[in-house]
Formats: sequence, structure tokens, C-alpha cells
Amino acid sequence: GAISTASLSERVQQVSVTPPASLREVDSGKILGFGADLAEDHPGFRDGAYKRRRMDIATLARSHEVGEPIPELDYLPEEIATWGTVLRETSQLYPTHACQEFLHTFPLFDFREDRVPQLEAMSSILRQCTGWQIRPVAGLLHPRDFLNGLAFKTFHSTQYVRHHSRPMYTPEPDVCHELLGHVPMLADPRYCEMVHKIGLASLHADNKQIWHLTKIYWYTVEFGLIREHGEIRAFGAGVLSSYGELENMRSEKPQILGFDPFAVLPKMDYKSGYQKLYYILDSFDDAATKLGAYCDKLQQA
Ligand code: TIH
Ligand code: FE2
Repeated sequence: GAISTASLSERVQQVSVTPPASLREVDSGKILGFGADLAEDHPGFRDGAYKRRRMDIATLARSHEVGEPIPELDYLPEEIATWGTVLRETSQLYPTHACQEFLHTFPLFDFREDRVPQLEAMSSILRQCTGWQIRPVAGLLHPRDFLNGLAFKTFHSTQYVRHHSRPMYTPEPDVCHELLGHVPMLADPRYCEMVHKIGLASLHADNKQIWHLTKIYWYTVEFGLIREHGEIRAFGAGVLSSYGELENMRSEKPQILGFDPFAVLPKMDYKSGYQKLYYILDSFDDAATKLGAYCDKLQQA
């Protein structure tokens, strides 16, 4: 039968995704939100000095070239104080709330309350542990580009500090979230294997599949829990970087379900506070196997 023009162009669009051949071809400039553009409900919206600072840091990220060291930032006393508070408070909960992989790698980074770690120093430790690296980004990156970065063992990271008025929870990624939530986990080889699978699958994914992979990423890398000796522990970065979220995950409030990459996953939500639903893994190996099966199916589709 004849193919209508509409369905033909749809099909052309589906197969015309040209995946990046190297990290240089992954665009780090499509920023969806945050960065220097703060919404009205952002805690820093009425703070002019904070907004200017964010603008400067965003400009620095935009000028970074692949292969160059990440520029160092002289953090201001107020930013150091915020980082110190986040580190001090979350650290109190790690021994009882964080997964064993996190507790194992955390000391490698020598985190101190009086110094915000530099992304370049963190990146070089990661390179030695797992071969992963950090690339600076101005704000929340477009999901396809962000996921594609994972295929090249690269984690796009913000460099600014959350607003000092709300250290225990922020609706956006900031350097405290990247450093405390993501960096220690990216020093664990088994965990990295799972994250790499998501990245590789994203290279050839169409837009609908990118959306599902983003949700998979969200409910594992950002808000995932793992079962350990009958206890519920956090490995998701959004949990590990937020004192409030760590408490929330152990409270009676949220629903906790077993993770399945084939299942329909609910819409992501970070604007209305703590998560109402978390997914739990039995192990990273198990998750990598399941994700492998999902990615094979993607490639055949
Ligand atoms: N809510 C996290 C925190 O306060 O550290 C940051 C985010 C994680 C994921 C989206 S925003
Ligand atoms: Fe994150």
C-alpha cells in the first residue's frame, strides 16, 4: 500500500538521529532551566547579588572546552558556609541511610566543611577510580545531551551553590548535589556499569525512548534506593544531597516499589518537594542486567 507523506516523514525522523561520535559532539549548551534563569518560586529569585553570581558561573561553564581542565572557582564565604551546612547535616545521616558503595568511596574525596571541592580535582579522582569524568554545565541540560554524555563516561555537573536560605532542600541541581550525591557513587565500578548502560541506550533512542530513559535515570540515579541486609538505603543523588529527602525516604510517607525498567514510570516531579514514590533495587548487578535486557529491546525496536 501507499505510505502517506506524514507517516514517511515520521519514520525518517525516527531513524535520522545521528548519535555523537565523541564527547565533543555532545552539546552542553541547551539549558532547560535554572542556570542563571531563576523562576519566581526559586529561593534566590529576589536576591540580585545571587542572580549575578549565578550568571558569572554559568558564563564560565559555557566557555569550557572538552579536554581543558575545568576552571577553578573562588567560592565566597557565604557559599562555603552553605556547602558546610549541607555536608555537616547530610553526613550525620550517611552511616545509617547511605548504601555501602557510597560509604566506601566517600572518604576518597576528603570533603571538608571549610572548602567547596573543585570539580577538576573531583574529576581527576573519578578518572583514577572508574575512568569517569566531569564536564561543567550552566544548568539543567537537555535530557538527550545529558544521557548521551553518560555513554562517554562523562557526567555534566553544575558549579554554583544553592541559595543559602534553604540548605536542606533545593528544587534544582547545584554543586552540593553533584559533589555529595553523584561524585562518590561515580567512583563505584558496578554502579557506573549500570549508568553507562543508560547512556549507551540513549545514543540511538528516538524522542519517546529518551523520555522513558530519562525516567529510568530519574528513579535510579537521582532517587533510587537499594536493599541491604533487609534495610532500605539510598544511592540516588537527590536523596544523598538533601537532609530532608534522606529523612523523608525513611519516614512512613513515601510509597516504595521494586524497580523494573519495562514498567510504565510516573511523571517526574521535583517542584513540589520530597518524592512521594521511590523505586528500590536488589543490587546494582541486578539492575545492570535488567537495564541490559531493556536496552537490547530498544535496539531491536
Ligand atoms: N533536591 C536535591 C537537593 O536538595 O540536594 C537536588 C535535586 C536533585 C534532583 C533534582 S533537584
Ligand atoms: Fe542529579
